[in-house]
This record gives sequence, structure tokens and C-alpha cells, in this order.
Amino acid sequence: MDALVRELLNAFTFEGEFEGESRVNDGHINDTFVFHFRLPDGGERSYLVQKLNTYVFRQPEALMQNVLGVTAHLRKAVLARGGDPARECLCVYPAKDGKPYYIAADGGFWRCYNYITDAHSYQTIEDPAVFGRAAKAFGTFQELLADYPIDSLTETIPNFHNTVSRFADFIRAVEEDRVGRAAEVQAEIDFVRAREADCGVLVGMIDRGELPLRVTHNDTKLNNVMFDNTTDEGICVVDLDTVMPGLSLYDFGDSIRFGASTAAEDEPDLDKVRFSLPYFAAYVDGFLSTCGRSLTAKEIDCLAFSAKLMTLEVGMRFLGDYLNGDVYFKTAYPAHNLVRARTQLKLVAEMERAMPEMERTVADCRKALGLA
Ligand code: GN1
Ligand code: MG
Repeated sequence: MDALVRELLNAFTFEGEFEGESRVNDGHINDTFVFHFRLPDGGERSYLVQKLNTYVFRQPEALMQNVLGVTAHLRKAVLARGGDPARECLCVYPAKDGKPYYIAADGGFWRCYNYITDAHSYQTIEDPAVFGRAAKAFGTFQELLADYPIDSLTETIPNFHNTVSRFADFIRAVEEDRVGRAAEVQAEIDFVRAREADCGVLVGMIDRGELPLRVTHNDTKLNNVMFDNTTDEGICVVDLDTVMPGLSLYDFGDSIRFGASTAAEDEPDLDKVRFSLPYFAAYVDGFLSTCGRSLTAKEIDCLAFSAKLMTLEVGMRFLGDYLNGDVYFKTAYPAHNLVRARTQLKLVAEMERAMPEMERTVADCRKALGLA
């Protein structure tokens, strides 16, 4: 057995006889494993064991304090509605020394969660109804955290969705051109530069007090929802590392960016990458039917725009990382970040064309639900 696995087996309290581990390849940031155990009665028990990326998350202890507070709050809410907290929320299992994490001999920062049984996640959407159910899960997540004390949360990544500072970071990457890749991606750089004004829109509204900060998830990728194997309902929202003060629009927009596409985030054939209005409509309906009543009129006004803005944001982050030499996102091959950036920018262009229909979709749903 691997020495690190042995070290982790000693660091946390696990039930049963260890049978092996498997890797989960979903995220671009952390390293995630499932540890499998056999119980004395013959049953199985699994745990999610994850190495936090401390290059990305510079304050891991404060992050775990956020996660502890938020998971405890969600657990109470799940119990109050008669749900099963073992499957409907994450639970942090402390290390043997009582801390909510374990620092390995090699310096790695590890934590252990419950493994959500009889559940699956989606990497792409084929049926709009599935996306509508993801929307309900994220909308409900926001509702459940509406009364969480926002000031108790540490900003785990400062300016995470501040598109003005994201744009400035991007320009810095272009100007530094550390690995000499800028010349070959001039068209993509120009595309982003031409949209500088968009980057200031939501930030300006926050500054003028026109949009409220809420406790938001901030990384609402489709694969951050676990769906029940039997009902296919979204039962649990995972990946809580970026739960912090944010805009509801960030959560809405980021979901659309990833899910309202006909192809994977890293599809190399751009002809396959299309923005899907039916997927968008399903998400709007699921989101507004769960948290729409809490949203202000201004927030609802900005939903369609936020989808485009969050897509542009991640597009410039991928392209910026490509220019920086792939230091942030995990990549599987040299042009991976460029391929990802191109899908995002293609989606931005498609959303710009579809904006009138997107606005109409939001307006229709708003009217049907009788919202602000
Ligand atoms: C990262 O960890 P993961 O894969 O859920 C990133 C998100 C990006 C996303 C793009 C902490 O999310 O912000 O939108 O990749 N998370 C962080 O797929 O940077
Ligand atoms: Mg993540």
C-alpha cells in the first residue's frame, strides 16, 4: 500500500476494513479520492478524502472554518425538513487530533467528508429537465443559506468573481507573456479586450449599492450537484470551498456557462459547442421557482447578462492561465487551457446573439411566477 494512503488511514477515523481507493477526476483544482471499506456485517462504507490545493486556497484553516459553519447550518436545515443529512449535505469528519483537516508529512492539506451514496453527477446536459433539477438544487442551496451570518465567512479567494480585477489579471498575463504564447492567441486576446466594459457592470452595481451580497456558492458547475440514483433529483450541493459573500448572479451565471452548452467545457471541435436556449430556459425556471421570491427586481433584470459575464470571466481565466504557463488549473495536455478558453469565448459570442431571446425567456418566467 502507498505510504501516503497508509498515513491518511492513520490520520482519520474510518469504519471497517480498508479495501482500496479510487480517484475522482471531476475538478480542476483539488485532488479527490474515495476510500472504500468493508464493514464487519459485510456492508460497504466509503469516505471522500480530498487534498486541498493550497496554491489556490491560501488560507486553508479559515476555509475549513467556513465549511464547518456552513455544513452545520445545512445539516440543521436538512433535519428540519425531515431529510437525511448523510445524503443531503456534506459532513466534515475530523482527524484523530480533532482538527477538521490533517497536514501530511509532505505538507499536503487533507480533509475527509461523507461519501454521498446511491448518487451520481453529470458532466454535460442532454435533457433540459436534468438541468432544471440542478437549478432547483442551487436555488434551494441559496435559500437555505439566506439566514447564515455573512460576516462570519472568510473570503477564501479574494476578488474571486470581481470581473474588473479578473480583467486586470488577464491584461497582466498578456503583457508579461511569460511563456511566449500571446502571439498565437491574438484573436482570442482581442475578443476579450473588446469586452472590457462588460467587466465593470456588476461590480459598478455593487459599488452603488444596487445589488445585495448574499451567501453564495460561487462555483455552481453542474458536476457540483449530486443526483439521487432513483429519483434523479439534485439532493446535495458539494464543493463548498468558495462559499462566501457573493452575488446570486454569480451562481446563476456560472451554472449557465457550464451547463447551457451542447458540449463539454474542453470540447476541441468548436462546431459542437453551442449555447442552448432550451437548457437556459430550464435553468431559469428551476432557479426562479426556488429562490426567485428572494431576488430583487434588479437581480432578475441582470440574469441573462450575468450568464454571458460569468462565461467571459472563466474564458479569460483559462486564457490567462494558458498565457501564464498553466499554473492554476490542472491540465491534461499543453493546449488544454486554450481549448477550454475557446469554448467559453464561443459561448459568449453565441449568448450575445441570443441575448434578446434570453431576456424574453427570463421575462416570461418572471411573469408566470409573479416575481418582482
Ligand atoms: C474550477 O474546482 P472546480 O473544477 O469545481 C474553479 C472555478 C471555475 C471552474 C471552471 C476554486 O472549479 O472557479 O469556474 O474550475 N475553481 C476555483 O471549470 O478556481
Ligand atoms: Mg471547485
